[in-house]
Amino acid sequence: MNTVPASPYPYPLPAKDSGNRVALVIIDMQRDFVEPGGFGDVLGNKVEHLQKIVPTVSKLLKTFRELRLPVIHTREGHRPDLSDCPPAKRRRGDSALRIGDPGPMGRILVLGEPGNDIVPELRPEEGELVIDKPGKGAFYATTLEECLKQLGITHLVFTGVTTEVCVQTSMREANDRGYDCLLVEDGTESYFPEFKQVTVRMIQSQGGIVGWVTTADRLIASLRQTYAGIAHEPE
Ligand code: C5J
Repeated sequence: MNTVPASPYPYPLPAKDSGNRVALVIIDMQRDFVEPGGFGDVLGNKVEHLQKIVPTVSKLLKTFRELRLPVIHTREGHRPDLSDCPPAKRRRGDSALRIGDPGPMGRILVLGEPGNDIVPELRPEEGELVIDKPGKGAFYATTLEECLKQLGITHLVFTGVTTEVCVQTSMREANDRGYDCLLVEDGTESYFPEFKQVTVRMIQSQGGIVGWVTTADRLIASLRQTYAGIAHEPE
């Protein structure tokens, strides 16, 4: 069995010919969260923390593409009429800017607005799944589970932002649905470094209660070893 060196113990990769597949999940690497002048920045968060993972996530994305392994991007956002935004979510906090209000990069967290887009360095390519999600978790009110089943995906590698909010929520949702989940520690970030640290510990505690944790380089080496030469048909 091919594995990725990980904590709390090696993460098993599906064998080439098993019919099971591993996919990269990139959570919410959107301009509004990551770029200076975006919603996150306006709220007083330090976006530099999030920006520093862009090269690592880009390296992982390149590897998955080269090996023709599936890639899933998510975006947190709401319909322009906000019919999928619970009033409680919109009311939350004491910020001057709320979901749906005009912000520095268009209406805050509204689908189709410039700020809702994924940062240019990680822009999805044709054939890659893009899941628009109204919640923090990628499974809530989306077609993600159906899509994963159709594609034979059983193993999910998580990256993106923020570690303790949308990444962790999505990973927990996936874990409860029976997916083997791996978090890439240097491919995820938080505005609050201590929250990331604790989340990474929490995920792998109790024998991997939510999943496994590894680094991008370890994962890339194992993927190359396991899948180099593999020829999945493009979706
Ligand atoms: C937040 C996210 N933090 N993508 N969204 O509201 O984690």
